[in-house]
Parts: sequence; C-alpha cells; structure tokens
Amino acid sequence: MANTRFAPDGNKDGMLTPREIILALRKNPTLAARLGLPANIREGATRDRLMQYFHSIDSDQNDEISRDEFLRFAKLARRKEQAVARKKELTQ
Ligand SMILES: [Ca+2]
Ligand SMILES: [Ca+2]
Repeated sequence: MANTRFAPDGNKDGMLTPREIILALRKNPTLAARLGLPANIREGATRDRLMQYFHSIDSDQNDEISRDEFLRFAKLARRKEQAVARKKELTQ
C-alpha cells in the first residue's frame, strides 16, 4: 500500500472534490479505467455518473472524499476486479 499515491488530490489538502477527480481522470486514463469511469467527463450524463460514484465513495457524505475513503473504495474496486478475473479463469 506504500506505493499507492494519492494522485488525484490536486491541492494536496488530503481531500478530494468532484472537480479534482474530473481533472485526475482526464490526466490518468488508467485510473479512470480502474474505477470504471470515463476519462473525459463533461457536463451532462457522464458528470451525473461521476456524482453518483462520488457519493458512493464519500461514505460520510460531507461532499469531500478523504484519503481513507478513497483507499477503501480503491481496495473494494480491486477486490471486485480480482473476483471477476477469478470467475473468468474458472469458466475457461
Ligand atoms: Ca484536495
Ligand atoms: Ca467524506
């Protein structure tokens, strides 16, 4: 976990805002893919999806995502990914 960088935190205050996430996804398509989000979020449908996502990560609903909330979410996403990969292995 030591090399998990908190890259999306543009102003380094330890909290993520929706805007920082949009900018981070734009800069980091790999992260976007890992989180299952489009890399290029604009107003409208994709932004609604991001906000839905944002609120699912923001477990205390204070409209900011803390490092802990983000890491917990990333861990869950990775676990889901691994589960899907395992299932694929089993069915092949
Ligand atoms: Ca921030
Ligand atoms: Ca929060």
